Amino acid sequence: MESKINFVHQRARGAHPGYPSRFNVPDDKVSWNTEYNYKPVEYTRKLILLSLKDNNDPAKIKDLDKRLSYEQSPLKMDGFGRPLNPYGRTGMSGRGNLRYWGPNQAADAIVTKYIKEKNQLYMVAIKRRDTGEWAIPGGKVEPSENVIDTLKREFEEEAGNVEKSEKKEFQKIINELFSIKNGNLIYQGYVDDPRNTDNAWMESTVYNFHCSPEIADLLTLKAGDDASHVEWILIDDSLKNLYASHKMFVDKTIVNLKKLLAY
Ligand code: RP5
Repeated sequence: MESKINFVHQRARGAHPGYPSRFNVPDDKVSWNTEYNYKPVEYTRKLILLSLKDNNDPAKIKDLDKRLSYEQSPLKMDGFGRPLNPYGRTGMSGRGNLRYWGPNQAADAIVTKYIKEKNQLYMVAIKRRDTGEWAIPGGKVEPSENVIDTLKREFEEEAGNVEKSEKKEFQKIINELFSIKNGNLIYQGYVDDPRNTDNAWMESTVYNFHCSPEIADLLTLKAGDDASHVEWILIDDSLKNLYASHKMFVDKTIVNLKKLLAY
C-alpha cells in the first residue's frame, strides 16, 4: 500500500478560519533539512488544552515517539520532546486544533455509484461546516475503535442524520456496504490538512465502498454534525477542490474503479 504523498504539503502551510496566521514557509524551506531562520507561531486552541485528551506536557507522555503512524516509526522529535511533522515545516508549532501530539488518526469513506447508461461516476460528499469545503465523509478514530466502526459512525453522523423511522434502514445498508470484504483500501498515511502543525498532524485510512445504483437509491442522505450539506456529486473533470488531500484520495479511487468496472 502506497502511503507517501509525493508533493510538498500546501494546505498544512495555508490558512484555516479558526487559526492565527502562520509563519511564512516557502516551498524550498519546507524540509527540516534546509536551513531557515524559522520562527513558527505557537498555537494550541484553549479548548484542546482544557480537554486534557492528551497530556499538555509532552515530556510526561511515555513512548510518545512510538505512537501509531503510517509514515514514520519511531517519530522524529524536536528539541522540546514534541513529535516533528514528517512532511516538514508548517509555520506553526503546538497542536492547533488537534487533540494529540503527533499523528491524529482518522478514517474516510468514499461511497461511489456508477450510472452505466450515462457513463457517470458519483460519490457521497459533505460540505464541512469549518471551512465550507466539499469533503469525503470521515472523522477521527476514537481510542480503541476499529476503522470500519469509525467509518460507519462518521458516515451516519455526517450523511445519515435521518428521521428516527428511517434509521434502521439506513444502518442496515451501511452495515452491509461498509465491510472489509466490500471495501477497497485506497490510502493510509499523512493528510495535507489545514489544521496540521509542526507537532500534530492528520493521518487517514481511506476506503472506497462501491454500491449499485439500486442500493444507492435506498440510502436516504441527510447532513448532520460537522456537515451542513450532503449529496451525491458527479466525479468529473470539474471536480477540482476538495478538503485537505481528499481530491488525491478520489483520484486514486477512480484509477482503482476504472480497472474494476472497466469504464
Ligand atoms: C481529514 O480530517 C481526514 O481526511 C478526515 O476527513 C478529517 C477528520 O477530521 P474531522 O472531520 O473529525 O475534524 O484530515
